[in-house]
Amino acid sequence: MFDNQEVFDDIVLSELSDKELTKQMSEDLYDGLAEEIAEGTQILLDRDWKATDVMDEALVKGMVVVGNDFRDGILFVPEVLMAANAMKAGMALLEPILTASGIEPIAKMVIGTVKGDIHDIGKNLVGMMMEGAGIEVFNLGINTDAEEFINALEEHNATILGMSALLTTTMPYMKVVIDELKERGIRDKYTILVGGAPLNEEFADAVGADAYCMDAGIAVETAKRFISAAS
Ligand code: B1M
Repeated sequence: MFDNQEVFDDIVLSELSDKELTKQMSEDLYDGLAEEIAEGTQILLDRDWKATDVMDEALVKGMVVVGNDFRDGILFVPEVLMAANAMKAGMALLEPILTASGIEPIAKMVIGTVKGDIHDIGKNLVGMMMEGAGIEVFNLGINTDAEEFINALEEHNATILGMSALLTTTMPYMKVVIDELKERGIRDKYTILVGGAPLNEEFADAVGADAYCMDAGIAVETAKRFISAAS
């Protein structure tokens, strides 16, 4: 008897070509299969793939499909959470590589997802890539309010503030944080970078941030640009 599960069980990830494997990983991510995602990630790393390529080609691309189907009502929160967990299983293997710069920190950064928002995958990715570029990162997690951002900036003597928002309803909170810094007369002590899928440059300008960062790579380049301009 033809059994789909049997066919599925027969797939040996290590026997797939790179192209087949990344395609299979996108499907596994969609299905929330954390173990398979971890295995596929490790296989690509063992095949000398760069960690950033594994992230972009195998993980982020799969997550875009999940996002579209979530938007279109094909997937619901539990399935998206499983996909997010699967992505995290892959990222856990990439993290030590992305964060291993082995050099003295060139700057300190506080990063968090703003109040009301619990999306943290992209923000964590940015944090990891910053660490890999030699920036010491204090990751405040999700649902972060202005007081927490400002306290952390002062406590750690950081010069860069990174804020993330994935919801159109939470992105305006970035202005609350920046206005509070202005109110306290300390806005200009910091480089403020913002990011998240619904943002754009216009929005960053409107809330008074220094720059909008479309993705983690651009966030790192932008941070470095501001660091060298200040030194
Ligand atoms: Co949510 N969600 N979600 N969700 N979710 C989105 C964002 C959404 C676009 C899906 C959709 O409808 N297509 C939609 C927002 C619509 C809108 O506001 N316009 C949405 C919604 C509606 C919701 C809920 C309201 C659903 C509900 O409950 N009815 C709810 C909100 C909860 C809340 O926050 N209060 C919700 C919940 C969830 C889950 C918990 C199920 C889960 C989050 C799990 C987690 O993060 N731990 C989830 C997920 C996974 C998503 C999608 C599918 C994927 C987000 C993601 O991780 N992308 C997302 C759809 C999408 O974005 N396509 C969606 C991968 C990640 C690598 O990309 O986060 O964009 P991204 O980060 C990038 C860049 O944006 C940038 O660099 C990163 C790496 O390149 N970047 C920065 C991000 N932050 C930065 C900070 C910087 C710099 C760059 O600082 C310097």
